[in-house]
Amino acid sequence: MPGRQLGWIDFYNFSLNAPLVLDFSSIHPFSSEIFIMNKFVLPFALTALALLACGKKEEVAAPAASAPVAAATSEEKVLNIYNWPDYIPEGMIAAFEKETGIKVNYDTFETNEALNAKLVAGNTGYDIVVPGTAFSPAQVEAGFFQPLDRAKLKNYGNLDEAIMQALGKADPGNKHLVPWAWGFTTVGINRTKVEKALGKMPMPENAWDLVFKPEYTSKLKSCGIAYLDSPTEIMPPALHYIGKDAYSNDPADHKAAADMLGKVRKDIRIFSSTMIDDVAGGKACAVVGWSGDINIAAGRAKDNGSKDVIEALLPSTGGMIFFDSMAITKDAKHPANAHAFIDFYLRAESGAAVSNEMSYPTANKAALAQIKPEVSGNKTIFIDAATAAKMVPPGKFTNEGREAMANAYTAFKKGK
Ligand code: N2P
Repeated sequence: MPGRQLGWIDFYNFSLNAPLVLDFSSIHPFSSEIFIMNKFVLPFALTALALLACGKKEEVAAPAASAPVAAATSEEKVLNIYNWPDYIPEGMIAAFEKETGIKVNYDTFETNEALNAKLVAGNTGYDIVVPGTAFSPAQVEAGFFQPLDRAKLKNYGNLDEAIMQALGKADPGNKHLVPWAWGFTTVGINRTKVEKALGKMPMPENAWDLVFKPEYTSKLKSCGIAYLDSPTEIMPPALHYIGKDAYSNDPADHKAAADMLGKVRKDIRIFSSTMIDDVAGGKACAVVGWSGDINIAAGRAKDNGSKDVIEALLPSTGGMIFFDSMAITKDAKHPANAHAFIDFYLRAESGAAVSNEMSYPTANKAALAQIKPEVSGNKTIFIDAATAAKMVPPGKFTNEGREAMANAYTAFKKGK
């Protein structure tokens, strides 16, 4: 939908001169936080409003210092969490268990589709789930989540107000969703291997060519191409690549995207949503993956003594922004414990740990001052203003659109 894309850019341009930006500078003139606020997060956050911006402004409390987790209730001391793999700092669950005496059962899912199937079936057994924006608006609307009790979330004010306003489009009034982290789906490469495989052929202007254009994939198949394994991860960038709305619900558009994908199908070696080790270990040299996971792979390769350069690229036509949020299921057995965990997660140090250790930007504004300079300065984690302007904002699918898209994806994957 051209209107949305235009809105994103217009809003961004507007935000560059917005008094709000200047206000932040004058409030925190000497803080390192302002560097991040002005240069990376704030422009992005304001930009994000454009997409999701048709909703009305919601009040979010001013940031407060981190508060201790509220005293638990008579609820049994158990909490069941369902989250993405490789998405939580080491030791965070243990620290929460130690402080509260609540035993956490932590399971993982690999795709939004898998989580959604569980939510649709009901009785998930999970108290907290972490859906992404491709599904969360529809899940909120379907009544899968219970409203948050803000009185139990003393650290709620640590959240970035601009991001919360943007998320308000997915979750009117911010009643159900609390941001876990955000990032973007993009092209990741092992530059060392890719340059070797391409030989004399120069790197393309648009990084998406590396994974969607036969001239490139036919060469890169020798060092391994991997795609995330999900319709809602692959079809939006494919739609965007062929010039359609990334969040189109039109089956004809899905068919066109699947036709394009069909031309490179034979060159794709791996379909996986847990590709960090494949990238770090040299099994895949060009991927459609998540920004943070590609950065984690880069760090892991280094730790393993590899000299290969692994990078998350910033395609000239933009990556696909996503927000993942915590929500408490409607039939959660441990809602008080769930609130206690969410409040623990909302502490500034928790948000900082997610960015520092998992390479995903946090929506926790109070955390920004604790983020390591090499993380805040990495433009593939905290994207800069120019990149933010190019990114494809999250969109909504209808159920019918999602189904048509899933069919197109399955046909492509089967090679039909
Ligand atoms: C998994 C990160 C999930 C990001 N490591 C996409 N929702």
